Amino acid sequence: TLTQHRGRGALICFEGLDRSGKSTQSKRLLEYLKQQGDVELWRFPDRETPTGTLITAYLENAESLDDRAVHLLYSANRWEKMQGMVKKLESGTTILLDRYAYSGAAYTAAKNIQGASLAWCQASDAGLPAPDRTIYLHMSPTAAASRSGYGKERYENIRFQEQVAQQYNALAQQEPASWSIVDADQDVDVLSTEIQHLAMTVLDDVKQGRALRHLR
Ligand code: NYM
Ligand code: MG
Repeated sequence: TLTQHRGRGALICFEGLDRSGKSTQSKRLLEYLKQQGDVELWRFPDRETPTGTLITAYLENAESLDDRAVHLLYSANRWEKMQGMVKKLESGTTILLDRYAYSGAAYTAAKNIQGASLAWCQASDAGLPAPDRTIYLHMSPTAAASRSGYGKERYENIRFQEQVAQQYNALAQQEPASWSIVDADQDVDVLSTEIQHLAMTVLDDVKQGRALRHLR
């Protein structure tokens, strides 16, 4: 039978250092994709949930937590949204992610904690929906720092961001086919256009029947 079936939505993730422009670019892509169909922008950490409240207190230095404990909180913060995410995707809505599991792995691995290798850091997110594409906003830590400066949150310093960049690099090399590395230190409109083109190729792949995968 020829039943009209609306395919699943695409899962597109933005990653990059603090101040690399993820929020700006993900919002711009959201507006652009609204012309094509149903699309939502989700951001991690989701600061509204119970784990999100704890994470915010930690980031603002109001709370000190063990590094592994906070790592698992970030991961739990994603897991608590997982069923809703899968349902949305299955119903045909595209989801844009402003940070996701790759931030979790990169930021904790950047701490160089004995015993918390990159593989250890990735383990707690295994099984979550895998992005169809991860758009990495590449920018040097010095260039990012010179953009209207960092806030007062934990991690927002050049030294640490250099370590984060190294970990992102290792993650990109694990999945070269699903990572697109774009130059985030260029004109914001030019970059938006580049990202729009990229996103359209992803939406096409998904329309052709590309299956939703899971993080390993
Ligand atoms: N961060 C974010 C982590 O350390 N682990 C994670 O799993 C995620 C999703 O939170 N400096 C860090 C990176 C950021 C901080 O995010 C807050 P944002 O996008 O700057 O509000
Ligand atoms: Mg930040």
